[in-house]
Amino acid sequence: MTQPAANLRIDADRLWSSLMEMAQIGPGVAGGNNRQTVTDADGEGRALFQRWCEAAGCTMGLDQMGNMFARREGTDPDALPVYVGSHLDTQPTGGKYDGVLGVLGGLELIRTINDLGIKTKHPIVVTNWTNEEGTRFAPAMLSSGVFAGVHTQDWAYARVDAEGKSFGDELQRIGWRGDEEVGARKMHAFFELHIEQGPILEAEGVDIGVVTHGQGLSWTQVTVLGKDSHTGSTPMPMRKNAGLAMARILEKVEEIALSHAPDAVGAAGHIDVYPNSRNVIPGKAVFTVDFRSPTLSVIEDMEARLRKEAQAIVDAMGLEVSFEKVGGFDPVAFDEGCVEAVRSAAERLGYSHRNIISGAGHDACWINRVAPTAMIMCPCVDGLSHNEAEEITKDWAKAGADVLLHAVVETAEIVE
Ligand code: HGY
Ligand code: MN
Ligand code: MN
Repeated sequence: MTQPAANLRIDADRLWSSLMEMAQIGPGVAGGNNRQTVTDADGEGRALFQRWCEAAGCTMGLDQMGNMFARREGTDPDALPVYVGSHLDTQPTGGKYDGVLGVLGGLELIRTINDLGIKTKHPIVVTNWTNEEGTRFAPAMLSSGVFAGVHTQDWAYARVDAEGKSFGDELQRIGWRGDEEVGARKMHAFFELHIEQGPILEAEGVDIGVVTHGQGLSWTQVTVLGKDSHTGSTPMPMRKNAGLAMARILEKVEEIALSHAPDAVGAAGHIDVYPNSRNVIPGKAVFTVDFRSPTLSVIEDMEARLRKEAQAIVDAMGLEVSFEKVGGFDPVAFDEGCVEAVRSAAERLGYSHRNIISGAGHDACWINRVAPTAMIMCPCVDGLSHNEAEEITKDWAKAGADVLLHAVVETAEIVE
């Protein structure tokens, strides 16, 4: 296939200004974003993205999970499109680039080949996947999971947030539930540009992460039941303190993850105690343990030990515990052909690069089940993400989007 010339580059200022304009929607309180999935802010961000895509000559498709597909025609309308994209939803205290760089990097790719009048055989489709973060409605990568046949649509619609609102109702309410059947679209390939969300690339002074694998993820929701009682008048030996049991279990989570150092990680980011009153011993604690590793057997070992250790802790305290698997996926190996397209693009463009395993989960991890898929990573400052202080440089954004442009255009086959 014809390779794009090395001087084919995106317009970094245009990409950066689009990133900054999108960041104005659903602002956080500390310079980042709070544009959670299927909120009004999510709807606003979608509308802006749609306006930009239509201004770039794309036609917008929308499926029943709210996944957005901005299509630029190829010379062969029957050729399967090359998809590119990520997610516009953010964490409650999210950054401006997590997911957004991948969606707007795809849009910048379209704008660039429009400017240069480049034609490709395969159509190119820029995608915004609904609810990648899985914060408001677990699990993460919900809609790409339905698209890849991992979850049913009914199950996804029935997911509820902390206020008891369902995903399906909220998607309908913001007016972004489309008619297209989810997963009916077939792909020639899928590429996702994403910030690393870890420290490796910046620490090594490397421009591009060629993502060969994604580590697996396990989310176990743990519910500990004790007994609400007065923090003042209840003698210590009589207490059934679910909060204390949770603390002991979380100590074990740390131990279990460290026992598989250096690759495994573990923590609980979602923690609720009830009734959460200053002078009541918590009678209930609900928390989600997030274990990850590139090795499936390690994940399975950590899950099993969590259940065993937690049971022993609550038995010794006379409390009860229950477990629910609320999310997870096995470690993924991305498509070697697509990975090579990323690597050779970085080479051709003169960007330093290294193979890397993704520490975070991404929509690409599910799409990898239904299409040849690869990811491109750029560094982020101090490896920080899922924090409003998340930051990248314009040069890093440019390098990532240049590599995305070359990998996608080459795969979509330039027509002379
Ligand atoms: O959880 C993840 O890894 C992703 O950021 N949703
Ligand atoms: Mn992300
Ligand atoms: Mn994220």
